[in-house]
Amino acid sequence: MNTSNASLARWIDEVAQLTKPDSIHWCTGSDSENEQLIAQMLERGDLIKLNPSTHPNCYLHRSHPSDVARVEHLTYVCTSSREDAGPNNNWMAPDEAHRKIDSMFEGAMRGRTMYVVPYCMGPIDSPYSRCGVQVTDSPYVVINMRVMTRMGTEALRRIERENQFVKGLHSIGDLNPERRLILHFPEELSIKSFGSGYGGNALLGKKCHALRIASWQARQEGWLAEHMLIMGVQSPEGRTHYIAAAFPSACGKTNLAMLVPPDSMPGWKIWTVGDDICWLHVGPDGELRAINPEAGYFGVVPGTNPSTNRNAFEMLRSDTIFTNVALTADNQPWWEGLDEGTPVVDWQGRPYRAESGPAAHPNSRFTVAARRNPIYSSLADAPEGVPISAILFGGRRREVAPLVYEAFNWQHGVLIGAGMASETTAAATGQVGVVRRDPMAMKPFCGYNFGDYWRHWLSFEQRAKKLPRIFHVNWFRQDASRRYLWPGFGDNLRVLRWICDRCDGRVGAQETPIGYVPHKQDLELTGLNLDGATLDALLNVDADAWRKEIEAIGAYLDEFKPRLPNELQDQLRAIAAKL
Ligand code: SAT
Ligand code: MN
Repeated sequence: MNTSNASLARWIDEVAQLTKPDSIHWCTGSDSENEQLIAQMLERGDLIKLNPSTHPNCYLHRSHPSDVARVEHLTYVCTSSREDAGPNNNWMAPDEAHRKIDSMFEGAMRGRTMYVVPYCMGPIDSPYSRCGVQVTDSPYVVINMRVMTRMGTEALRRIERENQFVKGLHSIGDLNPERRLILHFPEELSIKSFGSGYGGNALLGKKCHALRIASWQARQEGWLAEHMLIMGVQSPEGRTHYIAAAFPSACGKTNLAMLVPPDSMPGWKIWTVGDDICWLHVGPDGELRAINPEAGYFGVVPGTNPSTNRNAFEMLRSDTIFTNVALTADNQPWWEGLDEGTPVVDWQGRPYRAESGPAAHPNSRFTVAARRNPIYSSLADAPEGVPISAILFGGRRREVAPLVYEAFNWQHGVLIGAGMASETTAAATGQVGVVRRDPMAMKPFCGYNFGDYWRHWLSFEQRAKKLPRIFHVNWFRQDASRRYLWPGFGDNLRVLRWICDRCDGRVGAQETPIGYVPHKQDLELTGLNLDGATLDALLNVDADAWRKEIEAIGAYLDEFKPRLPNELQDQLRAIAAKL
């Protein structure tokens, strides 16, 4: 065995007996190991080398066409009590769950190599970081985990020191959707995932560990594991506010975290700490501090171009693993939203025909090291994390939600998060574009009962000396003809500026029944072609629509009784009364 940790050695032994691999490889995370894995995948056709002069060190992987997104209907939280998983999760009894999935794992790695992947979520020397070991038979997963986490020998040493780690067992099986399950055992700090090689289902450090298992651990230990980007917003005077923002999958977290300021706002700078996951702890000074548990980005490709996100566009020109994009005749990656190049091969490897749908899969992804980001924050690896001034909640809402509003206080802010809704996207299988409740953007990721989760959020009023202000934003308002009212992308900095001004106590606001909305004159709109009527529509709080919204939120929250905290109902009643 390649470890001095007895419980890890024993577990690897058990897993090998169950899955019967031909060989076992303990990953060190070294460059040469990575190169060997890539060479072997190229040879088997699991990877395609992209044009080395335009895209040095870039590769394309095509996943099975039935395996292109998270599968929420096959994802379970397996706690001893069903109530602990809550109405927000699929639930299976742990015994039954183990039995079911172990029968799939039986002999599943015959003829394959079993990779043992030790990883650390968060800076390797941070007290807030947590480790895990993923066992997998997919070299694609290994090379992705190497980018997305601190993977290899250093992580193994930390595991041996701490003697605590999350166990993640993964096999791609035969990729048969009928034999696919993603199971979480928070009480055992373990994950078992079978039958998918796709990101959120297979890179177990990400959603499975850093959100579902970590949220459970966080509740027990007094912190929060959230589906949030983390960014620094630096004003021309040099003051930086760190902001954490929760949006559902494929709603622009990566784009906001890597924002390029508009020309009309010279001197403003953005620094990315993280683009997807945020662990929040009360620091020694009583403030909320955030670390990004990840070391890379697994971002949505379509739509990325020099005008939507120049930083991301530049970042993807080298050292990137693309999944499910299309190819040009000279082997460059191609996706919808690029204004140059022509696709000749689609994401499934077929000759591209416009009538057979998009060339790149709508949920095609890039995997790239965070350090490749030109605006990577110098504090992104700081073990103590960054202090958070503001928390943003938001989603895709054609209607109802104004561009931005601020919560009256923490409890109201928790209600705003709990009542979040968004239109579904291609990041999960199922219908796209239907509005569903997605509290704190955690509907697919909270590893326990939302009622308990909101109570935990509320408890931070007692835990912290100083809490961030909470805001709701919506970049996706449309008019009756489905035209977006707000330009989004870089211009979102205009809203962030108002948020920073509020944090500094520099501007007032207009009080509405649902929260504080900006005075029009406090929004920096120079250089934007926004007429008065559009601005009015963006900031409008329509009482009729909101009465319906409040009713719908109330009905949704009722599903979590008896665990629903009274404070949320009180907050909701107060708003209803004002409306
Ligand atoms: O596939 S992931 O879950 O990692 C991406 C997402 O849906 O947020
Ligand atoms: Mn995400």
